[in-house]
Formats: sequence, C-alpha cells, structure tokens
Amino acid sequence: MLLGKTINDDLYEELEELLIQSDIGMNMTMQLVEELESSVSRKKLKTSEQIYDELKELLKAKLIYNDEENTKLKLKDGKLNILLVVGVNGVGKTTSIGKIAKKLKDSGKKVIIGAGDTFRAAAIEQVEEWGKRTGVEVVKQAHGSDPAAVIFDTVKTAKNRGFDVAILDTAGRLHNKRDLMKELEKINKIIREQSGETDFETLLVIDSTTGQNGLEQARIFNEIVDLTGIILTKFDGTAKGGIIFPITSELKKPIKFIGVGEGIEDLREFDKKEFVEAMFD
Ligand SMILES: Nc1nc2c(ncn2[C@@H]2O[C@H](COP(=O)(O)OP(=O)(O)O)[C@@H](O)[C@H]2O)c(=O)[nH]1
Ligand SMILES: [Mg+2]
Repeated sequence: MLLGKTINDDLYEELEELLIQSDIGMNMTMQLVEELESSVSRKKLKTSEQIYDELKELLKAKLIYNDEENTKLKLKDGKLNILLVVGVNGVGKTTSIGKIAKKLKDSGKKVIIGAGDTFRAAAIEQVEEWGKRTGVEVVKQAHGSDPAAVIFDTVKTAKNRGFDVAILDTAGRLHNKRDLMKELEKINKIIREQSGETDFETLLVIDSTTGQNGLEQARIFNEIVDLTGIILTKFDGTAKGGIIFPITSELKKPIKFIGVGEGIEDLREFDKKEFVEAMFD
C-alpha cells in the first residue's frame, strides 16, 4: 500500500500513541518518532509495514546493553555465585527468586535461598513455599530478625557446603531511603566478607504495571547499590513494558529476565527481538 501524506501523519500519530501507551515515556517516544521520520525519508519507506519494521529496528537499537552476553546471568563454575535481589514491596522479588531457583536447579546447579525479607511475616513462609516447590534449601530466621544476619547465615552455609548459587531475598521498604541504603550497604558488606567476592549479581525487580514509576525506582536503587541487571515482572496480560527502554538506557544495565505469570515456569530470559515483537502484538 502506498501512503499519502495524510495517511503518514495518521500512522505517526498511531505509532506515537502506541509508544506512549507502552510506558516508554515522552522523551524517548519523541526521540524515536524523530528518528523514524528521518529514516523513513532517507530510506524512502512507503508502506505502513515497512515503517512498523523500521520502528522495531530503532527500538532494538535502543537496547544496546542487552546483547546475549549481557542478559545472561554471570555464573562461574566451581565457586559460589551470589544473586542479590532488590526492589520495592510487591514487585515480584520472591516469586522471581522461586522461578530462578527452579531454572538453575534444573540446569544442575546446587541452589540455596536466603529469606532476607524478615520484615513481613508472610514473606518467610512464601520463600519456604517456593523452597518446597523447587526442592531448594532455604535459610531463614524468625520474623523481625536482622536481614543481614540471615544473609550472613546463607552465604556462610552456601560457602561451607559447596553450593553453586545463593539467591538472596530482601525487603523492599522504600519509605525511607536512608534506612534502605544502610540496610543494603550492610548486606553488601556481609556478602563481600563472607563470600570473598566483590563482583556478584545485584538484580533490581521492576513491575511493568507500575509504568513511569519504575524509572524512578530504578534511579533510586541504582544510587544505593551497584546493580548488574533488571528483572521486569508482570509482563503478562499487559501491552506495557516499554519502561525498560528508558531504564536500560539511563542505567546502562541489561534486562536479565522477564516475568510472564505467577507460575514456576513463567520466567523468560530477555531476548530483545522477542520483546520488541511482543510489544506490537
Ligand atoms: N501476573 C504476574 N504476577 C506476578 C509476576 N511476578 C510476581 N507476581 C505476583 O505479584 C505478587 C507479589 O509478588 P512477590 O514475589 O510476593 O513480590 P515481592 O514483595 O517483591 O517479593 C504475587 O501475587 C505474585 O504472584 C508475574 O510475572 N506476573
Ligand atoms: Mg517478597
């Protein structure tokens, strides 16, 4: 189909709307539309299909920190690997930990989980539930105990008993940035001291249904801890998820996993081509 100028304008409006709806944010939407207009004229693109395809290419090009070698978890053989999982309450930290534990266990790794969210009573039971479901050992203490002590126990146990991966859950209270910072600094110090590692995965969980707020959360956590990647949850049943574009660009960190449901198998490794296609479904 050949497009006239008016159809073109409508198409741009439609695409702009789609990008904004997907939570990609105003700045990046404007930038993309501008880039698109210039490639359309430079490449003399005519059909709406060509223009959609070009937009997909531009979107993929924005995901420069998300090549396969970056999006894969960095796990080394013959030593303990730490995955510290952070993020605000309710985003899906514990659920993602359960799913990751299952994936790693299935791939033959010896996995242990530390129930570091001691703040909510139900949080510890929830981790234990995931432990049972995945057949993975859980280290816990009583509700209200010091999260750093749980992390200490977990890393020590993991180290002594030759585990391959320790996944550490945390509480995500964000009402007080200073407290959160202090708590995470303490946890970081304990991990470094107990594991002897300075280079470990710190994964920030972002709920794709929270929209632009996700970018703000990412900024705050990125100031507090040395993030190595993002897990985007609740990508099921929503066309959104565009928030990863400003997050990954601004933080210069890869997306490691996408949560696509509440079930144990509902976690995908991030694939930028697949993700961009899913945005247009
Ligand atoms: N639909 C959907 N629900 C999810 C996903 N990940 C987590 N949840 C749900 O979100 C809620 C909060 O998850 P939880 O792991 O407890 O969050 P946490 O407070 O960060 O540990 C639970 O009801 C989960 O089942 C996902 O990818 N898709
Ligand atoms: Mg939790």
